[in-house]
Amino acid sequence: MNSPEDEKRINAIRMLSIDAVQKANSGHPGLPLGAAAMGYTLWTRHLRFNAADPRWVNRDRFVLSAGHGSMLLYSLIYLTGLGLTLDDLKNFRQLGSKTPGHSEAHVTPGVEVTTGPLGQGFANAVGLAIAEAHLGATYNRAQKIVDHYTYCIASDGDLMEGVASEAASLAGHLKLGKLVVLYDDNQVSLAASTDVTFTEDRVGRFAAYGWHTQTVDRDNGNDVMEIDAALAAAKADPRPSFIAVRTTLGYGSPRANTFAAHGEPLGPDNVKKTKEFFGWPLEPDFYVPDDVLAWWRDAGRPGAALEDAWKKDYTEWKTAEPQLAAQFERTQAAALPLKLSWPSFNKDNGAVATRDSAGTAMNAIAAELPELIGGSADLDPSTKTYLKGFGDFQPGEYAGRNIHFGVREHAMGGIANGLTAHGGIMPFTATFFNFLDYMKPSVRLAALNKSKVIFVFTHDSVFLGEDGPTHQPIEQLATLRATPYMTTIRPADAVEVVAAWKFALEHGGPVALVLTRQKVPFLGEREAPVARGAYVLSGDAEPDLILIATGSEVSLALDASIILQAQAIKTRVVSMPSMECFAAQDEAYRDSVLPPAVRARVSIEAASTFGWQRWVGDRGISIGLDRFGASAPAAAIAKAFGFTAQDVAATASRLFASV
Ligand SMILES: Cc1ncc(C[n+]2csc(CCOP(=O)(O)OP(=O)(O)O)c2C)c(N)n1
Repeated sequence: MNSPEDEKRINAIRMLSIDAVQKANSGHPGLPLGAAAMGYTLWTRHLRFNAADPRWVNRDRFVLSAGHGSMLLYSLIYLTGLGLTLDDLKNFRQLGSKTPGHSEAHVTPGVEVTTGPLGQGFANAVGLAIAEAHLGATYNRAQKIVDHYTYCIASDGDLMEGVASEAASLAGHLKLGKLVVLYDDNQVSLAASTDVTFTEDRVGRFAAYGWHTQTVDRDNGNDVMEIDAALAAAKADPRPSFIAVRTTLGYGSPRANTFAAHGEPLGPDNVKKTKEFFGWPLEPDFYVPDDVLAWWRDAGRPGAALEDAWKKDYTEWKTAEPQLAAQFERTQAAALPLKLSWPSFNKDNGAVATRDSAGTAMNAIAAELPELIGGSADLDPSTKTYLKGFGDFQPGEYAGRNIHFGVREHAMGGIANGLTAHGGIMPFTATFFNFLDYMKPSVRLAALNKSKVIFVFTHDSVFLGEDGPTHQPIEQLATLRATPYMTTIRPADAVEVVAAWKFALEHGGPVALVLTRQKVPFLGEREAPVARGAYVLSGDAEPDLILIATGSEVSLALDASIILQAQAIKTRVVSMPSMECFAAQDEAYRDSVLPPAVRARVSIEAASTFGWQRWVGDRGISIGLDRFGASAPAAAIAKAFGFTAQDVAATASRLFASV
């Protein structure tokens, strides 16, 4: 039985949540009503944070994976004084408010990661826990500078999504003992009871992943003592912990335990009945008794003493380890080192696949950039992204910088978002470009949140050859280019690769590096202004025809231009490694690269032509692939699909003659 004081404090969460949903006339009251007691117990008895300094480096991290229950989180942030006001709650779901429908980290103080697409938050939490383990192993000495827990509340929907299974499997293998997941086991989802969808033994599933598991089921998951004891046991166990809390969706409302409680306002009548059930005053809305609010604000305060004690340790540590501390402070501030030893390439290197030159580039700077950690989805011999000499991130070897994500692209994306959200880490991921589709939801959230993640994608076109159309990307470039805030770079040779990596390090958001499997020629020593998106690579100062190409097709364009010049067509070749960067340039620069009055423009890219019309204009032509590829050697594919210099030149000169 909870004390009357506990009950009032829990009810403050519930009442704020249902009032906000009702005022917005939209939202999800069911989860906050059912999960308020676990939110209360976790935030007031376990979570270490300082309300006066929400960004304290060594705070515990909290993830509400079920982002639709955002009012639970907003109520907790308001009550503890972490950063929201009552007016913010009253503006729930309104334009420009700090309280969007699903929690967005870049909008709301106190929100660690952006959640809403189910399962993502779970993977983010695994990423946060990996970050903690890695930074702890790297920086802790006599003093523990990074030493905190990561907590997550996950719902049925979260656990139904495959991404959570992938992440949970990896977390179990990695023995991430400071990760604690509270499962809001209410057995009701959006459209039905889980009887019709989700009947496996969830606790058994997590036990099989190697997690420590517990079940909490007294009083509809509302028993503070029981939750408290489970959290204490979870923290004491060296494995990641899963606590199934048997709750009631919409607890205390007339819609309790029905899917109607999940995602629509209760309605004024039901709000009234719910307040009566909890013995809460019916008026005014958003009411929290002064003594209850004062208690909550104090609950958010012990963190100040925790942070003070940490600062004392930090000062001692900094004195003992000045170099390490300088590195820690630089990486926490997301500043780059003053010097990075980029490799240089010249014609003696011959033809090099861009996956290889990229692997060389990232390895060349790895020692100077300790914050760069990541890995591939079981593909690093192919993606060339292994950081040689920097160890594997494995149980008990958390200082390793190579994370073996296994064949789990989706979790890899979600984990990378968690790694970057932690701070102090610049994560990279790697897989075949075609498998972007397996991680797209996480890539999209990186973009939405402007999270700094470097996504390496290799095997970037049909020219990967014999593996065939199941592996050959077609629409992936268009997909990434259509994603706001995403920067996609497809470099043409080793020089552009180095410039692309530089851009990725300096850029404040996610970058996709799209790289070849096959060798590409060296296109000459030069300054390649990749950050400008496109530039004149060769050809006439006053051209009549412009060939615009990306990646492996740039050398093809150069070859075709020689044929065209021989036909007395004044031809320019433009390399366009990044459409997004080029679109961001001023008009004068864009016009200098692509003079508007030029007679004809042709784009060449072995991928969907979608999106190219902007650059070739109404009179232009796009040579691309608006079909799936084929299983064959690369040379045969080039011939069959018209990607030879002769074919390109013929198409271009036909166009030239017709305009
Ligand atoms: C990837 C994804 N698919 C679908 C949805 C839409 N959706 C939101 S909540 C939900 C299921 C709700 O069930 P549960 O996770 O148990 O949450 P509860 O009903 O307990 O609030 C669905 C399907 C979503 N947010 N994300």
